[in-house]
Amino acid sequence: MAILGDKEYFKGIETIKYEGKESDNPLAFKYYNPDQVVAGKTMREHFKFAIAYWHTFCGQGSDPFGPGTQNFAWDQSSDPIQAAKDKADAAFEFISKMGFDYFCFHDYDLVQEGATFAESEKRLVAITEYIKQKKANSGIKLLWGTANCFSNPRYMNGAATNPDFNVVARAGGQIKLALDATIALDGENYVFWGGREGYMSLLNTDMGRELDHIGQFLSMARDYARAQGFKGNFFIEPKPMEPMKHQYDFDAATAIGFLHKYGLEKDFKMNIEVNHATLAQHTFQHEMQVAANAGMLGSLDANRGDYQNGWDTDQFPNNIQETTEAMLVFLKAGGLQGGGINFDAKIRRNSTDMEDVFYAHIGGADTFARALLIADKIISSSPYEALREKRYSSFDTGKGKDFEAGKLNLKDLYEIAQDNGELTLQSGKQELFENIISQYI
Ligand code: XLS
Ligand code: NI
Ligand code: NI
Repeated sequence: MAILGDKEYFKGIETIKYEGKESDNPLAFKYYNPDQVVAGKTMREHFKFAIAYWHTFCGQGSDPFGPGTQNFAWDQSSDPIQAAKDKADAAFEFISKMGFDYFCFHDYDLVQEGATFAESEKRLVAITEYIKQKKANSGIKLLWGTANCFSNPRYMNGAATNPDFNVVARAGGQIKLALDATIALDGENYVFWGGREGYMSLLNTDMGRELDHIGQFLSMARDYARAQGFKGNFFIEPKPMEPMKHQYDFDAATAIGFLHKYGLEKDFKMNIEVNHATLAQHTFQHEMQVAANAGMLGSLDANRGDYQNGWDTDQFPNNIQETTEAMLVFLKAGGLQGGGINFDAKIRRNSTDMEDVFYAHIGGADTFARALLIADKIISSSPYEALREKRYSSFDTGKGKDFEAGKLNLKDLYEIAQDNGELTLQSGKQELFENIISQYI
């Protein structure tokens, strides 16, 4: 195969195919059929599935109690550029074997950060050139790029919100290079996840000043990218906490308010991550709906949390109920604006066989595909939509319609209330709605 380097990393595994739900082949899709049309688009177009470079090709499974358990065949060279090229070969082999079209990266997922800023720049430029070739040969595309401004100790007090201007400037320099790499690779979007943008203690933090700084900073990043001809979307990826006690992009509602305050609402949308939603005490579908209401449902980071754990466990999606409810929001919103579905998920530390990462992505894609099929049926052939509309039917005619049109004032409401007398209760019918979802699953 032309897209492979001289080594084959995932030996014995062929391109994953759709075989349907009767198939017993663990290395086949049961529901994700890329060319199947659902609600007017192919599954491939709906989802734009992407591989997260960091979890799949960098993360070796370490946790706070022990080192990594994965021994990556592409991570053997002591020359950082060679190691980065080997990793890119493995990544492109994997993505093409999965039959996916996209990947996402942080700058220093692509290549190890150098000892100096200048050395890091040199490395990034070199690996970008190499990946450009791999992209051209394979047709695989970049869904989004981003910068890791949270791992290096220099960012321990934040990047764009750091109280030290020189750290802010360093983050700016790094993000310029990450934008350059994203643009060079025809990235369709660019993500900001504010991992250390927040605080550990409000006692030593001037929150208002830090927020002004990051507002300023994001405007500068946008202006720079636009001046370089970048036409894609910028996404904010909300997360309430972890690593910081409190993060400024707490949830979609908070991030959307922030974007409006700093005049960024035309260029930025949301990248909603399942496990971040649950950490904010919301459901995934709630966060998607908040973004959709603002016209900002840009992209999704697919994973799932653990209901018994309070951190970002980043497990692969397998929750049909949750994903079906999310796909209802997705279809009603007309899909994603510019983004796709990035598997920001990792296999467990004790999943150490080469094929485990294939099972993980197959399961994730099948979960979304199956949920999409169910949600489409619920919308097109169950009483779900009609029932929901009926709850609001008093706004479709008469005074209710006048209210929506802004034709009434508070005194009008007072008079209507007087005329109406006591009201009859209108059931919310939650159990019936829940039963419809279960029936179609
Ligand atoms: C961490 C985030 C991160 C972003 C990209 O929790 O999910 O992986 O997606 O920086
Ligand atoms: Ni994420
Ligand atoms: Ni996350």
